Amino acid sequence: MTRGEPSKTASHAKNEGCLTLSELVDRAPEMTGAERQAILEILDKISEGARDVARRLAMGPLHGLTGSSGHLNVQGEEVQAFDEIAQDTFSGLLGASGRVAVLVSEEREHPETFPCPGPSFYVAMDPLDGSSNLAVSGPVGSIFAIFRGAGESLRDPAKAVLDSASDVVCAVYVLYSVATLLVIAFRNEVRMYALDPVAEGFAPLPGKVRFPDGGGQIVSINSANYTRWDAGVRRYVDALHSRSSWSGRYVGALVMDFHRNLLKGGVFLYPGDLPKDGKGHPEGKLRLLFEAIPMAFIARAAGGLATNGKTPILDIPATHIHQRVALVVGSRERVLEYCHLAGAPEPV
Ligand code: P6P
Repeated sequence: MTRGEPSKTASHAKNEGCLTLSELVDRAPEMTGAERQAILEILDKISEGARDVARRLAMGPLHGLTGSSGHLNVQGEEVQAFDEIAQDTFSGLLGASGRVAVLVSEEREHPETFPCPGPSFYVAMDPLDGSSNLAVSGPVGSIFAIFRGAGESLRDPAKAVLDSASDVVCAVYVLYSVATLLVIAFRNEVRMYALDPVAEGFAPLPGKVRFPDGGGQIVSINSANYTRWDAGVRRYVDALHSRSSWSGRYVGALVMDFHRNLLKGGVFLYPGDLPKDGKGHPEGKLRLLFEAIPMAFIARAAGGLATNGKTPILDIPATHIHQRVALVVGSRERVLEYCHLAGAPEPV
């Protein structure tokens, strides 16, 4: 994997508006030269891991790898075989980079620490988001938040990550779908790269990625939870059903739902749901570090908003590495519309 250079099919990389990884990192704000080099090396490793995971996903059905691994993760959720494959792939690459001092993962109870001689960062990842979709060859994703390491001694790596969670430098997701896409956000912009399976590298796609004007009309929410939502959420959903100007799209993989809503305009919601039959997450199902913060950072960089219904996601104090939150994330217009109808404070 060459360092951020476009693949051999780089014809479109010469078009107006394409940035290699190096060019994107060079124009990211608020970083020293040494930090830029470190971030670029981390992004190279994420790209390499995404390429490897994509290749293995394509062979999953032939290798009998679309099902469960037979054990539960720290979240008490059934681990898919590919959760472990993705975990090991990204942990191995990021750990060997010499640029990641601490790695926390949805799939591991405790942080992993690695020796880093120079500028280093902390990474929080969901190595394979939505992996239950694999049984039906549905879309899945990988999600990363990269925090500026405070450089203090790592006597308590979990605390080091929690203390840095408000200092997101970069957020990334990989979408494994009809194409494999790499979406990278710094504070000032979001850029997209597509895997060229022949050249085995990611090539830049032209232009910045932003929510469309008007904010779109797509709403992504699991309506099966309707009876378990609070009155504000039900009021919002009821109001939607009294109009025809919206459409529902929900595939059970945050990365896919978020990505579609980013390009076409819309909002994704996973509110807290009251327990029923022993199930439910009153505080919300999704994880703050591994899902909500990276997606909120990307949404903000693309002109959108993200809240848990009370507080902007990026302002929520991180108190536990597996902390869960409610999540409403999408275009500014659709998130504000939710807040107005549900009686929630605006996350602005
Ligand atoms: P439900 C996948 O397990 C995930 O964490 C997100 O990717 C997805 O948006 C959500 O959970 C789906 O949850 O309860 O609707 O199946």
